[in-house]
Amino acid sequence: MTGTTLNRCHRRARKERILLRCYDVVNQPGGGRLSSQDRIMRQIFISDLHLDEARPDVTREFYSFLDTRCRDADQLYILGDFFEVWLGDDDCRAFNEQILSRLAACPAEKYIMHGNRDFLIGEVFCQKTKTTLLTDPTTVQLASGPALLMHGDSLCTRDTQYMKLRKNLRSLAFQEPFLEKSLAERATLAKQLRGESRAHTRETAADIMDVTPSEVVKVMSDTGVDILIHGHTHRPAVHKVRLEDRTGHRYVLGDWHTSTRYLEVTDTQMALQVFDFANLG
Ligand SMILES: [Mn+2]
Repeated sequence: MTGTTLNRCHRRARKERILLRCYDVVNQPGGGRLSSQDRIMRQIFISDLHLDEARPDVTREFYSFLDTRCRDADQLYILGDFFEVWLGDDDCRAFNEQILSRLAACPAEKYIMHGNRDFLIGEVFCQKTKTTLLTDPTTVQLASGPALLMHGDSLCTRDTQYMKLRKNLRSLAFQEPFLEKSLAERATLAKQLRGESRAHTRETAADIMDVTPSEVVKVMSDTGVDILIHGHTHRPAVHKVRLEDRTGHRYVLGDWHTSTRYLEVTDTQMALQVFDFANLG
């Protein structure tokens, strides 16, 4: 069995375990609702923290989030761009290691998906943080039904230049030689790519940088879900999506530039939350 096939099998097995676990919780006697004696399941979804040594305030807010709002969560899903840049699991600088150990200490079941900034997060990261890597997309079970999770960049199909770059960056042909390079060389290349990405963002119309509505309908129809949760666009909102025979909802997670933003899902509610960063001077 090749490494890739093996990884795929592992990923599938892991995905099935996640689904089973969620079904176990949701499929209680009483029509798929937990009885009032049972503790309500709490799932938290975040993305686009862009953790960066240059923004200690964001890291501080993330630690505070883990200690407070996330403290009694059953599951924490990080849907990409957790880091501003991830050069590889061998980048063990103190900044990274501290984040990894704080995440590891979070008692919730933890899941992470690659974003366009941190797609080199790998097995070592997952072992150190006791986190499961999710493929993009992945379907999970919420109390209200199945939800499709994505980072969101693959929905921006009108940005053909980016889609081409994405295909290249996600290929082994790029990643294997990249990970062979020294950390200093990787850092230089990543900085160059980010510079090019910023120039591209400036020059590209806002609607092209957003998700393609027909692509949203396609992924939701293909997977038969009523709920799509993604980040990437930094445009937090809940959108109604008209599907062929029903109305779905698209939850867009926000970035952590100036506020703590997350989606909280319990048995009884599903809400985007926002709290301005504490002004700690
Ligand atoms: Mn992104």
